[in-house]
Amino acid sequence: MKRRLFIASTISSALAACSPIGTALNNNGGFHRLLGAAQGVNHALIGTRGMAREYRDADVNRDFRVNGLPTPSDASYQRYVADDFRSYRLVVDGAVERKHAYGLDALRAMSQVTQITRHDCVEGWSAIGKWSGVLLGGLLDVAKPRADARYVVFHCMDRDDQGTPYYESLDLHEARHPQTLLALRLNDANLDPDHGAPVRLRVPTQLGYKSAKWVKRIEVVGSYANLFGGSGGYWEDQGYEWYAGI
Ligand SMILES: Nc1nc2c(c(=O)[nH]1)N[C@H]1C(S)=C(S)[C@@H](COP(=O)(O)O)O[C@H]1N2
Ligand SMILES: [Mo]
Repeated sequence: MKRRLFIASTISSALAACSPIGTALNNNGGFHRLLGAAQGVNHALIGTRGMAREYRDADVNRDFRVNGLPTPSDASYQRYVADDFRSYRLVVDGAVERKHAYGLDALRAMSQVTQITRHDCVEGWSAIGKWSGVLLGGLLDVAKPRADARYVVFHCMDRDDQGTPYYESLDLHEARHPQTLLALRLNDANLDPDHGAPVRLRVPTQLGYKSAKWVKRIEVVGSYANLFGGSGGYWEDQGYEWYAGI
């Protein structure tokens, strides 16, 4: 428990994170209780398959906060927005037997899962949203990861002001968690651009930075050491923990 509290406060004070609220964590009792909840901590430390709590419709925050890098504004993203993402393809490739590119129609035709879960940002704010989409595990079943596969990397369409793209990764176990979704909808509407349209990851068992927005490519790999900064994610490359279980 001490370790996770330490990690969380180190992160929140050392980095400007996704917005400039350095002390928000200290002011947020709910988040402290969350970190201190013995069960959650055990899951984080021993890595068992914990389930994130699911909420009721009445608990949903209708105006879900927007956070992180700016929404992509380049020509290719503008084209997607202009044609309602009809030309968008989600590529699944890497160490898999069957590579595939999914249009939105194909993703919408797959069986949809809905969950009402809480998003917890390291800055200390939380929001409950109703998310719908496809289970990432289902796409992986179709792709059939090869024997050397260990991680799933999510490549995103946004970049920071240095031109560095956002990306994230999960191990295959977390990727196949029954609550790990590729979300297409938030609060009964298609995802809007600011929340990651057309497809974002939702990992309610881990901190918010794992839930990559604007996903364009899912790459299955044996190791992420040679990708970008080598630590498995945009924020991980700047010091965040790769495993962000809550
Ligand atoms: N592609 C991308 N995904 C991202 C981020 C980002 O900057 N770029 N920020 C992360 C962080 S820190 C948070 S808290 C959530 C914010 O999601 P929201 O804007 O839907 O609230 O997205 C996560 N996923
Ligand atoms: Mo965040």
